[in-house]
Amino acid sequence: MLENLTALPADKILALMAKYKEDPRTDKVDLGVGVYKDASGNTPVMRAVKEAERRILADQTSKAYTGLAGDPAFGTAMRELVLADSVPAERVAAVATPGGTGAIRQALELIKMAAPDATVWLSNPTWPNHPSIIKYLGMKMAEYRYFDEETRGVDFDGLMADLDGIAAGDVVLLHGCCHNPTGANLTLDQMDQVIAKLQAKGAVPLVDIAYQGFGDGLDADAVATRRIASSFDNVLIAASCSKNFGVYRERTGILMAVAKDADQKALAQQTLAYLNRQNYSFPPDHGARVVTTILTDPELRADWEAELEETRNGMLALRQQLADELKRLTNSDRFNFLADHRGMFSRLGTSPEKVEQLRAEHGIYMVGDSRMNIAGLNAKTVPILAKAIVDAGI
Ligand code: PLP
Ligand code: TYF
Repeated sequence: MLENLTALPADKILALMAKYKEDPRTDKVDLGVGVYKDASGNTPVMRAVKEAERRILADQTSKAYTGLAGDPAFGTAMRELVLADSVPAERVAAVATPGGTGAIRQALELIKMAAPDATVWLSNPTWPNHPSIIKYLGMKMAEYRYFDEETRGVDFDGLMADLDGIAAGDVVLLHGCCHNPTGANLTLDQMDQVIAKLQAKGAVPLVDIAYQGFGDGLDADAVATRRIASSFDNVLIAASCSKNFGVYRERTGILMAVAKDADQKALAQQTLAYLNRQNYSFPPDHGARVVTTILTDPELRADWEAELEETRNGMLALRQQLADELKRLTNSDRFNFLADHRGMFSRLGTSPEKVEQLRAEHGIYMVGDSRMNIAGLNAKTVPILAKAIVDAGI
């Protein structure tokens, strides 16, 4: 049987991670995989997470199964964190999932059940697992322009023109904030125009929000998602806790389905539970319980928010430092986009050859599409990167 298997394409980001590990150079710089790192290159367990885990260890009296949708308290806490009061709870079905990836997978399976002929529209570029899972599920897929190679901002005219091609019932995947891989984001005014376009076309939004709190702040980063949620009868929202709680390996995420009314919510809730059962029965609980403990305890929540703010501001400072350093070296404003981008990533906007040159000559690892993880920098490596960029003639 196994002889029938054929080699599959590797995940480029994870392959780069392996290549970095093998590199013996001591001054190498890892701007690859999207994992937050502090100035010493560590990915810390957040203080509030440690404390929540301590409490769970001390107080948990059972590890019996939760429910197919996970612990309902997690659903409530996450709905409030992501959606606030933008839609009434009576309209929101929710299931815990293994990470944001699990939420995306379940969202796509739900779409496949409810609208098998729908085309799922993705930004070009987007997170590589989006097209990969869609292809795997045998669903129809289309792209809308997103990135302006010249300005390194959003190609809004291209985006709006491409969205003219949407058919009624199609699904449009939007990044809730902190676009991966570009770092370029729609303004709220532009998002309003996208919402109006999707409404006019009768499309259904699928929001992927994996970096809430990494851009402009916890609430600011959720504003677009909340606007979308309150503007349609049906919206799917896949949220990840991996980054903002730093619980990557615990596999913690949620899929929310905004329904037209309470009856439709009940149907969606039942279907989401069914999908969890087909794939893995009960979703993982530990990370979800940690997140719920933090979000529902005022003291832990305040500490988590404070640490997340430090993280966010640290990345903003690195962005500014890199933009300033490049301004100084090039005597131009052409790298200002680095300070305008938000989240963990920025697409530098250069060729795979230049990316390879940076790796070979300077030990600087970024993804082949020139995506840099800003958190992989620190105050000392910023000038090294800036000089390497200029030396490479980027
Ligand atoms: N969506 C985007 C855009 C991401 O960058 C990530 C990154 O990890 C995810 C979803 C899902 O993450 P996870 O499955 O680790 O929660
Ligand atoms: O884009 C990233 O780097 C993160 C982490 O298959 C990641 O989202 C990368 C690849 C992958 C899963 C997660």
